[in-house]
Amino acid sequence: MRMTPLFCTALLACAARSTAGENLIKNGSFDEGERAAAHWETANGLTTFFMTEEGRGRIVKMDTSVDRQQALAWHKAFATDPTLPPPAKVPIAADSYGSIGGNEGVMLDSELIDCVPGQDYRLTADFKGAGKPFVWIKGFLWHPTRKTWVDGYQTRLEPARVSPDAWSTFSIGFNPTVRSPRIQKFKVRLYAYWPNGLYYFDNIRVEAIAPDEMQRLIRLRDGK
Ligand SMILES: [Ca+2]
Repeated sequence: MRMTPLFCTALLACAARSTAGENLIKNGSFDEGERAAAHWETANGLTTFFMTEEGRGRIVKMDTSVDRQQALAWHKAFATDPTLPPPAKVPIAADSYGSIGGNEGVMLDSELIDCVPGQDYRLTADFKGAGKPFVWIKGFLWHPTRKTWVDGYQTRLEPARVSPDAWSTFSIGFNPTVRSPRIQKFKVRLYAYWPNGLYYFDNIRVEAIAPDEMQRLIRLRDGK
């Protein structure tokens, strides 16, 4: 078919509507930043890692098969001095409930971004791993007397099924201010827990979406 200029313009307009909008999460690909992914919490080298994979650049890896006491102690030490070299993993049984995965789980957070009142959003993530992860949206409101951000909203992307070695892409729609109108900021929290094993994340996106796309995502989430 010979494409007329008018047809091309119409095609582009449709493509623009159905493809991704601006990613509101800074550096959702993790590729920016020299030694660590800019605009994300720093990986600690024991339970959270930045690594590269061919064709994807930098990705996040989580290991939940770390002894719980070791993981908690390292979390505290790393928070105090992030230049400390990560410890070698203390061996544990593969199915041990004494792991960090069997208890608190492992997490890595994005920066906070502004929440627009009434706005529908789409969260998208690429994932592969030992089990189902949660990709949380955590919403915050300003506490005027405590002068700090406090939790006020959460929802999560929870893939129906995952593969340990093949990447899949998952999305949900969300709107923090529908039930929590005072929410002013939110962030993404990558989270892995059980079973003990390796979990991988890439291409975290949050986009503003139109109400019809929100309705489509709600139907998908409800399995309709
Ligand atoms: Ca990447």
